Amino acid sequence: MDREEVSEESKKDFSNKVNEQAGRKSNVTLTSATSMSKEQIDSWNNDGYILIPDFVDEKFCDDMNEEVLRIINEIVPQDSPFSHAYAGDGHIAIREMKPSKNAKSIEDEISKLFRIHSKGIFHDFIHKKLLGDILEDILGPDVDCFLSQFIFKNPGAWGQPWHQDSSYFPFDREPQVAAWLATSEATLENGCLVVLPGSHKESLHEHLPDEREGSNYGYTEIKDHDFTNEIPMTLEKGDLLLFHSFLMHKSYDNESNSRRTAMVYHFAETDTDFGEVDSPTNEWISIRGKGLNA
Ligand SMILES: O=C(O)CCC(=O)C(=O)O
Repeated sequence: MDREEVSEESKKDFSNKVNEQAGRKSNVTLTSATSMSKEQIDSWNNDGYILIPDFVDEKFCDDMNEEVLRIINEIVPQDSPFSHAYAGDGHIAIREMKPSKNAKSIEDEISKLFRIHSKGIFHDFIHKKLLGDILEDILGPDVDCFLSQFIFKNPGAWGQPWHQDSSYFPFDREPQVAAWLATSEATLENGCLVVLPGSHKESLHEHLPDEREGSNYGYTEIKDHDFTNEIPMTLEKGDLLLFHSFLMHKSYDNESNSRRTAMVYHFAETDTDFGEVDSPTNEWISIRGKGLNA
């Protein structure tokens, strides 16, 4: 099996691309909402995120996790030559650059599964009424889901460094909203998400290549900021975190013996212009408003 490192050159090329967005600002403040409580509006405006405990039950999470494993085993051929990415049935699976030595099956080596929100249980989730109502409050009446990724975070997997999601989205408007569903519990030990409250009010910062040797392709890092006030988001299975695409966040390494899993979606206003070439991991699906009849 051939496991080449991603070259320094290609890491720099990637961060240069990301930094074409540097300096952009997103300063929209919610003044009213029909489906969000006063507490949720304040949390969104002041901190840049909303936590909804028990958004789905354990069974829903188990079903999602099982379906992801089924897809991985379908699209990643056993005994095939090593590859960093696999595509099949509209999905894209990405392998860990440095998987654990204890990996026994292909899913122990996978980092992320992209483009799954058009089907089955992943599609059911984006049509949940409460989710759509809150997204309408934040983004307006016309809302699309454009990106989905199931994150494995297997034992030993590294966390993602400090970043702002909008640095990856070269769009003509902002914000976008991330929905991070814990499909396992997320703890300090197994690699929970960590946020910097209020950082969504800042412009996009410079993102430098992740310098750890063997870090996953596409990881970039904000270095010009003080993160002393970080808050780890330890979540129970089924909890949902919604956050602003300018919010600085990272995740811890998984130092436990079990997999930490999360299903992550990104939402934007319908008719958002993505520039000349859209990312191959994106797929724009209307969940509310005029796009549904388009
Ligand atoms: O879930 C993680 O470990 C990191 C996720 C993250 O930072 C992201 O999706 O932007």
